[in-house]
Amino acid sequence: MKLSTKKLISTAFVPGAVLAATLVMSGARSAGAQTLLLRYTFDESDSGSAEAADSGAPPAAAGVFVGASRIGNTPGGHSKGAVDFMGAVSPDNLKYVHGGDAAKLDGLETFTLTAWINAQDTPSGNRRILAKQGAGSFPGFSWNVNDPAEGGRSASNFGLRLFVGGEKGFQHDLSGPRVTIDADKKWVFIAVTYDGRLETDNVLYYSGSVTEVVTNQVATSINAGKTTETEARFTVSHTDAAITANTALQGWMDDVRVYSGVLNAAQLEAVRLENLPPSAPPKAISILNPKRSGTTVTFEFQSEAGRNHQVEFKASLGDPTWQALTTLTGTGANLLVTDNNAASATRFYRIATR
Ligand SMILES: [Ca+2]
Ligand SMILES: [Ca+2]
Repeated sequence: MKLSTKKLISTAFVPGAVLAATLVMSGARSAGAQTLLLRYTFDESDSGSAEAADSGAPPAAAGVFVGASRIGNTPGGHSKGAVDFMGAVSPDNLKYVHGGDAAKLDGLETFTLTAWINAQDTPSGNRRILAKQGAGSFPGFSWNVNDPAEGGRSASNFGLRLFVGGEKGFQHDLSGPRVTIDADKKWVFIAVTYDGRLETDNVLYYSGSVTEVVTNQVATSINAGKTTETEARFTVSHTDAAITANTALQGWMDDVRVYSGVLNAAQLEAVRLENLPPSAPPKAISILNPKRSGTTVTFEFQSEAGRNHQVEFKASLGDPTWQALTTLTGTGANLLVTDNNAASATRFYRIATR
């Protein structure tokens, strides 16, 4: 998983000429001990039911479409295709995608499930998001829609729930575990993490959207330990634990993932951002009208609306660190910077735009 950030730095020697304008790219963020086991982007096409490639850890478990199809409506309009479970097929419950009995998804002590969902109708009953759970003693895991924290269930107000069949038995968190999702004909990013090494507060629910960062909504408890090996298939919008039940989500889903390990909020935010159009890079900045009077230095620069400009300084380019002077909110107009403590004979300034 990569998280790229960009900042543009303009450096000026005051008083005098602009020395440099440098584009600095910071590098990848490691997911640490987490491993992406399975991922379907559904980007093979914007329609049709060709298999979904699995870009998770090998061996690949391609997603076979059963009754489901693709749609060209995706989070932020960024990726090519999403999976559509609204199609008119009979019987109604046969609308899902499965990856077979992928052994890499069995016996997980810790895991993280993520998905984008877009509800086209009220997600009623025990509709499934992602599952790999068998019947009987319910080995494996199932991530379901559920009642919301408050009020009646609707596409704009529903909850989520996790069921785990593990070495300590079949456990689940309480109905309506205080998660509230509004995916009423809009794309919402959802995630749940499970830590089977712990007994309490070990299930965390997260949500975000096209415009909202990922936040943790609630922690619940499931004391089930490591998931039990099962022959059940990995399923999107279905479960092998109730193979004749109608468990198709009334809507669309995109970029579904299973990780081993527990992703934190920052890592989940990086997952969310991978499905959104990258924001435009900051514009280059020139430092204007530099002046010095005694120990006071002033200069201006053309700011950029919607960005923050952090002004930093050094007495010598050989100094190990830049020191923060002030941070200004961009307006699009020229902004004035005043440094009242420029005591050294020479002082260098730069502006980092984020
Ligand atoms: Ca997609
Ligand atoms: Ca198996």
